[in-house]
Amino acid sequence: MSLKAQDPHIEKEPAGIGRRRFLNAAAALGIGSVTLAGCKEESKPAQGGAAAGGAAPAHGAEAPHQGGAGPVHIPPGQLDTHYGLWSSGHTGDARVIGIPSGRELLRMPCFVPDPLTGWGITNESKAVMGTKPDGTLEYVVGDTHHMQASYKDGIYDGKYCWINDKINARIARFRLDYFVCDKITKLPNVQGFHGIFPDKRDPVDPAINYTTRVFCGQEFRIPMPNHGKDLEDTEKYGALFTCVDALTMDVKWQARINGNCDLVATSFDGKLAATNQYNLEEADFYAEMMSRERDACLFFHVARIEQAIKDGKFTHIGDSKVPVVDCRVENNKDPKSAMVVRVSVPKNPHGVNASPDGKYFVCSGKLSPTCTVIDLQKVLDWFDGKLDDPDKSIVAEPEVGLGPLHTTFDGRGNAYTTLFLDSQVCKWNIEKAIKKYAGDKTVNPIVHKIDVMYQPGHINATCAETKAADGIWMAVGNKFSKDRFLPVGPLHPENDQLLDITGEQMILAHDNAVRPEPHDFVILPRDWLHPKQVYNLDDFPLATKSQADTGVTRNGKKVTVRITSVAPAYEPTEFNVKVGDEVTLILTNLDKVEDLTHGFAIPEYNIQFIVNPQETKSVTFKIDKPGVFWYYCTNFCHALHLEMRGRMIVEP
Ligand code: RUQ
Ligand code: CUA
Ligand code: CA
Repeated sequence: MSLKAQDPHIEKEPAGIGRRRFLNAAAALGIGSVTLAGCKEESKPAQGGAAAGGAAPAHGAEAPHQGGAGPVHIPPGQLDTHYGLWSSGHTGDARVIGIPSGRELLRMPCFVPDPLTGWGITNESKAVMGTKPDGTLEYVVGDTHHMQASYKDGIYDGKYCWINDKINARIARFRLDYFVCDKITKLPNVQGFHGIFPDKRDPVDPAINYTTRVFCGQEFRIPMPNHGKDLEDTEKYGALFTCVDALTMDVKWQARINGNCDLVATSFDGKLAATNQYNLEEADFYAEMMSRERDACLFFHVARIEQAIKDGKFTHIGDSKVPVVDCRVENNKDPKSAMVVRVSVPKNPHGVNASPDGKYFVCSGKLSPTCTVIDLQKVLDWFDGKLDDPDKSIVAEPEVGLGPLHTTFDGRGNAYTTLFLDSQVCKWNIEKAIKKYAGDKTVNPIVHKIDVMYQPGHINATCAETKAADGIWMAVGNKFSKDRFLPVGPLHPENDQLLDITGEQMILAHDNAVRPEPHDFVILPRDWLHPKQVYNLDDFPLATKSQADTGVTRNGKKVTVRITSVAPAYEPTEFNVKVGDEVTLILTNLDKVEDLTHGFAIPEYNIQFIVNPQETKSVTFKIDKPGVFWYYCTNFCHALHLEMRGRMIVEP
């Protein structure tokens, strides 16, 4: 569809225009604030003139939040109590959100370029992202889904978080001291890389009580290997469950499975990892993917898989050097040696989540109105030969409502499941659900349901999948916002809502619009992170430590230009190069003061990036246009920021 050029001043008469005219007329008559909303404004008025004199809010009658979690509004001078680490979906990066305010504090680029920070432009970021032999980026798109943070002793240790790229099967790691991506790893032989989850301790070595692995699920089945020869041979299609070393970010091993993976969970004892499977049919088309009544949650016995690799029981796929173990169920029937076991769950389940008491995994039903609660000790009992049927590890299947997608927890025995089709969150009690499943018909596990706006997907409560789950705030990511915000054209923002879950009933506290389309997130108390706000010059091998060391060095056509920044000037303020040169420009910000970031841009050369205090970045580019090019500071740093510039003089 192409849009016809249109004079925006000429208004057509679409439905509703009559009402707008009426409202305008009403406002002109000075009765606007009552008539506009159709009722008296009931929300507590702000004291300033802006709110008192402005238009009434569209949802003027919304009840004020009064739960025990505290106020949502963070007045100037106060800080949010929690960090939210958010995945940005097909924007391809990650975000840091202040909770409870919902304010976006930072975008953390990883898979796609970002002109603010120079991600994808500087040599350092390109080395993390990966380049083709000609130096251009290997990928310029990304689709981030799942965000998880590193653990120690069952709670977040504030060191790292990870995020996946569904499109190109990459996993990125962020350092949480500087909030920057430091590694990206490509998973071999994987398409539709979806869920991730770090382990919470080692399955064998009790001294390793922190994250050393990240497990990764493959959603789309592809030929193994995918080299163009077995395009139609379904026997050759498969999916892999991948283990990445959390510290080196190398791929440790992969497990070939039946069906597919979707989301991933890990147990608190490190022994089990699991993925929900919606395509046991191994079908290519959705109608067929729904043909079975039950699919599965597939459990991996991590120690046995790693023992098999030590014993040399693995193969390779295509050119990949990664060891691949056979975790197809038909080859893992004997409980004593099996590396996997399948627990059957109803029709096309979605999220799998670990309860903070360490006892259960909960699969959300999606096409079944239920959640399935799986007792992890019983799964281990099956592996030990003490339980004859793995499905006996199912201890509850509460009916929660239509379209269950993801589940979170409050640390007080309750679970909260998003209902995509009902546009609700259902709070339910795990032990009551277990009692009911065991035959006690008198208990009702459903505690409360609340409307959210609209079609929720992801959900997470503060510290929910840690041993310190505290049940204070719960964020819900709504895929549709419809009428919640000012219209901004056909693309609606999405709606992150914050709920207070300190009481028996959930209370909807806050809406905030988000640019599409956020996915998964985790929320942790602010004192669990220890951000550094100034870099250390010594961490940068290329740093120019003094202004005296700046200037141009020439080696044939290869030219190195060393520049420093100290507000409000670069040193040097000009340099000469020639057409045909290959310039590597290294910029060190010698300013030590917190918040004193400088930018650096060169017209016509596609160069733009920032340097934070005591940071060094470099760019390499070919000189192909003669003339004078003013490089200048892009980040407002000083009263003389506009004067902060210099000349790149290019001789023909
Ligand atoms: S998974 S709703 Cu549910 Cu990637 Cu996002
Ligand atoms: Cu330096 Cu603006
Ligand atoms: Ca299915």
